[in-house]
Amino acid sequence: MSASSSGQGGRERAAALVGPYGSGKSTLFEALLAAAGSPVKRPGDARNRTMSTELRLGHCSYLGNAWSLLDCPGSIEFAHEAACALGIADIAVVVCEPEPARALTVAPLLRHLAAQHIPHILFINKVDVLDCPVREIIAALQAHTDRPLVLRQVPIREGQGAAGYVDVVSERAYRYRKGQASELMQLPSDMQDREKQAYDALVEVLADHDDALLEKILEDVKPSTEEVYRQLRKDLAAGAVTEVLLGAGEHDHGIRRLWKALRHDAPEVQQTAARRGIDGAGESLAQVFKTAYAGHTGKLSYARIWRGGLKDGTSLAGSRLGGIWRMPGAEAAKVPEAQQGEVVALGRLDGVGTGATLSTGAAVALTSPEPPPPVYALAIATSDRKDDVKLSGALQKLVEEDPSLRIDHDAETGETVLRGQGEIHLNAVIERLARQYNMKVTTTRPQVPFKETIRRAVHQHSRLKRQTGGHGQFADVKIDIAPLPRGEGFVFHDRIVGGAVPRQYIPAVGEAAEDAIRKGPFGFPVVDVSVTLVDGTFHSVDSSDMAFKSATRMAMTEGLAKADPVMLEPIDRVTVSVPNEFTAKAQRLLTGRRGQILGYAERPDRPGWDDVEALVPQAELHDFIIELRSQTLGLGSYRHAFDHLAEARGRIERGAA
Ligand SMILES: Nc1nc2c(ncn2[C@@H]2O[C@H](COP(=O)(O)OP(=O)(O)OP(=O)(O)O)[C@@H](O)[C@H]2O)c(=O)[nH]1
Ligand SMILES: [Mg+2]
Repeated sequence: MSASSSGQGGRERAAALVGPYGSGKSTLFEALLAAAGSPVKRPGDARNRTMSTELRLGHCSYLGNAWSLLDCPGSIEFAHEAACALGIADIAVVVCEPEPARALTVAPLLRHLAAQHIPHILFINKVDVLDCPVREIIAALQAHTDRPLVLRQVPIREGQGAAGYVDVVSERAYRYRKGQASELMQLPSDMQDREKQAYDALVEVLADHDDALLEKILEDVKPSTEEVYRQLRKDLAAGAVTEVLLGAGEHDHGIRRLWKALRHDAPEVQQTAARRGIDGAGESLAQVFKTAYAGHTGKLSYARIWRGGLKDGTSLAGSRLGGIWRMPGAEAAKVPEAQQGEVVALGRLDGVGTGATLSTGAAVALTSPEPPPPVYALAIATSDRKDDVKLSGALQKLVEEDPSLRIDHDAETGETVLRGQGEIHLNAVIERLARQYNMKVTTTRPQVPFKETIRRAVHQHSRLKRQTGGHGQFADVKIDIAPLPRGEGFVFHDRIVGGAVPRQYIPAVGEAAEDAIRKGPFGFPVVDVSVTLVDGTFHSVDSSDMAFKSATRMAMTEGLAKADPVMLEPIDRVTVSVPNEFTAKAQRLLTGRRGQILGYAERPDRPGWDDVEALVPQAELHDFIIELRSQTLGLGSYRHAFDHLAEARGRIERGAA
């Protein structure tokens, strides 16, 4: 048995609190820290709680073991932040709602944890309002994971919710007490059967992975509690079972029980490092999982130390370490050095991004989660042009902090476009701009890059003749403007024979024609046209490049207007991913947005999920993710890529508005 699980000492371990939004992670984080004697501020009133938009870090010690706790945001819009934190955690606590109907919202997380081999415990929270048998919740959750779920506690019901619990392995009953450890009580006689059932179920699962245990069951010999605990720990680390605990963070119920499970079952940093493919021996090694710019400290790189230790001032990845901070309470404190296992904030590591590995020796490449593609965009602008440089500096830092955010400068529309994971995500970014950088920006729906084309060939004759003062200006052009097949762009030909337009002026005609298609009769770029200079006349003194350009511009403006112009709108190929119970709904949403459904199929990598493919006008996609999520318990997502331009026969007004 390792040092920490037998009691004192051991390296610091890291536990990440994850789960769907609003399941009570932040409340639980505060309750865990308070029970460990390192309280952070808790909102006086539960209703004052706001959605977490950022990872929160806390350090504490429980019964002699050092811990880092990571309170991850639950919203899908901040999922990348949570994924990065999970990448450095020894164990995850999946905080769930006590409702079978919400089990589906935990499914993507369970899949991620299994795929990444991250040991985890499920914590069914809010048992103060539990109003169905726990086995129904377990059954609903079990549908989303291959690992057997084993219940460690059976609730003792009194009126609404749970008043206490029976610990399944020790077979002891406890009564919850607010803000205190639960109190031992007599096992209620009507609970004995239920307890035995849970015990048998647990041992049966464990026996699947241990022959000695299996033999005992077959011979009807009761294994010792020590034996059961040992097997549980082993199976959890191996990913063979997932234990399920109960509690209510808001009322400090089940907090110490959870602490004990963490203390007993969470792997040591050495084991986690090995799981991540890191050699046990070698130079100091750390991995960055979050980057933040804080006012007075400058850039901070939050990192877990996988191997060795770090001293302030050490040279890492070519930069000198400019400070090590820890979070012993609500405030950050500077420390001279940090040890293996610890989660620290490292100062001033220029050029080091989230996911980077830092080593005092040879660099080691470790995997880090890929940021999800953006699904929502807003165009932003400063109210004062002279703030533009400041804005781009601030945005650069925000993107460095948050790889799931992107900034695009659209050359065609001239807009600065923020792209991210949803409305709440981008609003959080804009709020940060105001709070941290004192930058007020206005936001608008990004313009759709509409185009135009023509449907009819025309011949156009234009003549420029001007007599002003000295010598005048003269040019005469005859051009053919004709539609080209979609995607051909712009071509210019010249068919001048016999020097009707001298050679030297012809490039000017081509340039002016190309210039003119930047803005067609409807004000958008014109695509898929050919312009042919067929004839013209010139004047030996008054003709010039300038004159031929002016004449061509006139010819193009008049010609394009007569050539049956039409607007073209960009159509994207969209792939929507949803649990298959929402497939029909997703299809309706797409057709409601002028989408043309191409088909759907089950995702090979996600049993129970479908991909629906469709062609959808870009103009309809702006707030698509908001509606999709609201109709799919927040689970639906989509990818999109430009596919083609299509004629927009008067139906785009809604989108173009
Ligand atoms: N009844 C009950 N409500 C709780 C409990 N714990 C948290 N809540 C409530 O659940 C809501 C969300 O709590 P948070 O702790 O902010 O949840 P969270 O999981 O951190 O939310 P996000 O970080 O935004 O995903 C709040 O209204 C809490 O008061 C609990 O034990 N029992
Ligand atoms: Mg939270």
